[in-house]
Amino acid sequence: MDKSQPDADIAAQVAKLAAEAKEKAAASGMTPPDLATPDARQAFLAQQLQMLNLAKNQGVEMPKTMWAFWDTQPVPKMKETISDEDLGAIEASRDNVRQEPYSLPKNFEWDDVNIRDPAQLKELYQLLNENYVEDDDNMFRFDYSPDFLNWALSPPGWHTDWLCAVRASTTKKMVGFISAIPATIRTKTMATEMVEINFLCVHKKLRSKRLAPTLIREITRRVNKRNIFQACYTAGVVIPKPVSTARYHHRSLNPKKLVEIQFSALGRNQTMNRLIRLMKLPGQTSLPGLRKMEKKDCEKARALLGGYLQKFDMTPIYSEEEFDHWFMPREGVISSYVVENSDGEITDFGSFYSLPSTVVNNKNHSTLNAAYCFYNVSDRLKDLMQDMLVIAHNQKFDVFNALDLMENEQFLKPLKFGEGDGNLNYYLYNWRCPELEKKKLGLVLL
Ligand code: MYA
Repeated sequence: MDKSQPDADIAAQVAKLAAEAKEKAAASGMTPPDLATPDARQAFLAQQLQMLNLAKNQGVEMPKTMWAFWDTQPVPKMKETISDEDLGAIEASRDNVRQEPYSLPKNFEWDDVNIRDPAQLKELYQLLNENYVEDDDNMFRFDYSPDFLNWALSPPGWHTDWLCAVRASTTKKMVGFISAIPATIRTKTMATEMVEINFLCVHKKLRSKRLAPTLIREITRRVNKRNIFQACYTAGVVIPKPVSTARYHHRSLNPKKLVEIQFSALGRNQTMNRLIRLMKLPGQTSLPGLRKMEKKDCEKARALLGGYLQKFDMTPIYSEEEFDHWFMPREGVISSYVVENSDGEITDFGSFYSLPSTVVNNKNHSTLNAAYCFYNVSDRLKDLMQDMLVIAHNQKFDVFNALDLMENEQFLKPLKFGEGDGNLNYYLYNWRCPELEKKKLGLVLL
């Protein structure tokens, strides 16, 4: 969705004031939190307030410069520049990991989620379905299905105590959650055993009470207890410090519904009929030999993907078992396709996952069925992706989403994807890695 640009003059004025404040602090040899005299502190605060008021009055969003929680964590500082030689841990691994769980506010308690127990899976599904990520305009909310959560949270080596919930002590209602799953991630030249952190969620009624930092500290402790000290995660919010930033692009498969739910809008001089014609796809796929991936293909497909990912600077490394887990087709969850040539070689590989969103407050539609581009390998990427669109369309998805990372630029425009308005930031915990161009990102998190 279009967002109007802030007034360039005001933005420049605010930036100037911010630069002046920084300069003053630097000239006095102090960083803002160390301002020693009451006068210096008052002057600095007055200036900050002036900037904030000016910004607020003009609807300009000020970049945040201090993070009460994140400034205490082993992550790079926002202004830090990192070079290839710095690649590595920020803080050494410890063997004196805290034994006791972090304290929760009164009337709340920790619990592990056994994702294999249908009742617990349902509780987690409900928490996320009602409280997880929404778009900026609160029109759509992710609706990860129970089968999807089961898949996403139990890859080889998963642990119930890495699926960490907060419950209300009296009612036992689940009100908070965070997950870690094991992953081997290569950044540039180094492969590291890490965790992927995902599904951080606090019930809407408990927001802004600093529960999120407690969830993050507790999952860190639980992961550290198993001797892992690095993590990767993605988020829409900007915190210290993104390794890279990608953006979602959207390919309409069902343009009429997308307009009806205001996911997209008709352009100037565009009619619904013209839009439908523009987005029309062939009924059948075009690559000869394209078919659903089967168990017998996994070894070859894994080798194909592993070889391809070497082009990028931040990628997963999958064991055989992990590849099977992440890519063997599961109805309504993950779809994977291969092209096998006449010599029995796997030449192309394509995959997407199913992540619907709840359409908030729409009389006619309750769900947006979205397919998300996962990992693809092909010497004819545009043709393969056109076939993925055809398959997704035939499976009644409304939209196909893809990030502009890896080599996706090759097909986004030609296949009529439109740029979305949300950024997805990539982060590493306790790991210094030089900033990466998005086309060097070879990692897709769910
Ligand atoms: S990204 C998806 C995040 N979830 C949602 O957006 C769902 C809807 N929102 C919510 O449920 C809440 O708003 C959440 C915050 C829970 C997000 N990542 O408790 P608070 C910082 C990291 O008062 P609440 C995903 O799942 C914020 O800057 N930090 O706030 C990946 C502030 O810190 P600071 C975040 O709104 C998660 C503090 O929290 C995020 O009630 C990766 C405020 O806390 C965010 N998405 O709750 C987590 N949002 O003062 C990091 C806010 O410093 C993992 N904050 O500005 C790190 C690695 C850990 C493992 C390490 C192992 C070695």
